[in-house]
Amino acid sequence: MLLKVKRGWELPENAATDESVYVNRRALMKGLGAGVIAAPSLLASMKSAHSAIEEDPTAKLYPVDRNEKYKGERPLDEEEKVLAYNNFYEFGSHKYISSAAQAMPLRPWTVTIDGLVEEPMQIDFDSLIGKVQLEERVYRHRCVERWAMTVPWSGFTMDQLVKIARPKSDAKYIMMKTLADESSMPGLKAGWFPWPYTEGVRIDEAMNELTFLATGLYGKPVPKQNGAPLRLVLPWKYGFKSIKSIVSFTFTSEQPVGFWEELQAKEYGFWANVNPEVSHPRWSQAYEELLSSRERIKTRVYNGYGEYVAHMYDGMEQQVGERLFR
Ligand SMILES: Nc1nc2c(c(=O)[nH]1)N[C@H]1C(S)=C(S)[C@@H](COP(=O)(O)O)O[C@H]1N2
Ligand SMILES: [Mo]
Repeated sequence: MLLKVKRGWELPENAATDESVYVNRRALMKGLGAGVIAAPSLLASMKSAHSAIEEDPTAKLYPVDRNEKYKGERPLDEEEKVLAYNNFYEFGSHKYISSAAQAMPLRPWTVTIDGLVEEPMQIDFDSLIGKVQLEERVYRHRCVERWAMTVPWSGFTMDQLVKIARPKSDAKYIMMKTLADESSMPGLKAGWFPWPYTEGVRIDEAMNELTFLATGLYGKPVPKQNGAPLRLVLPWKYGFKSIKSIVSFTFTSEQPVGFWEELQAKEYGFWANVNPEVSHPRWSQAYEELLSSRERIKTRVYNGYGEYVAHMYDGMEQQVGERLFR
């Protein structure tokens, strides 16, 4: 038992950074690039991902108009790579979970909004999506493990959800949870992880114009492996903050503790703003590698989104020290 606990601490987001995994991904990409059928099961899973998309009742909503204000500044990543290289520990602690994720049931999908709100509610995802304004935005994504991508998300700004929720004045944070479905998520058997996956934002972060709840990707509903049907996107923070397959939003007065923070607070803090100058305890964050081109480029503070978000953290450096950015 002790051994398992120890192993759990070693695995998260860090084993995944090991060169072995990187090498595997390279081998896979090379195979795909050369048109070699390197991973038949993977190709099969991508086909089933597409048939799942066809049955989705929201599929007719896409594509939605792109908001040209938010440009990725980099070439878009290739869709098949974004759909085949994922982080979703509920389906396994490696990157090739797209096939396993197809087992996740998406309907009915009930979203709970509770805690410090005027009226707690449960709302069906298909009716929630009818209450918001959808648009497409191209955002950069930077994983704490140093891989990065640029993708077109469809979805809505999180301030629209906050307005639907009607928070009370003492609500300061929002805690979100991912579905925890034991019958479709083999990762939940790894009992040393603090399931369900949880993440949180401060309310001003939720209201920031960049903060996006994605319902679509590449002009179609979000594939299961990327966090269907509803997934947070915080482009200035490390990827682990962008919680997938959300089932609840709880408004609280206290700062929530996220899944990775609970496992290893020193490595995965609450704020997790991208910062090339603050190393992860076990690796530098100065550079990142683009998923499709494999180009190695310099990481920018706030992942280059400082003009939108830096003001939210004014004065906080003193308060929380360097961990602000971890
Ligand atoms: N529920 C849940 N959400 C999650 C994760 C996870 O394991 N479970 N991984 C996070 C991490 S570390 C990253 S980098 C992104 C990856 O998103 P993608 O697979 O769509 O690229 O999802 C984030 N959201
Ligand atoms: Mo990540």
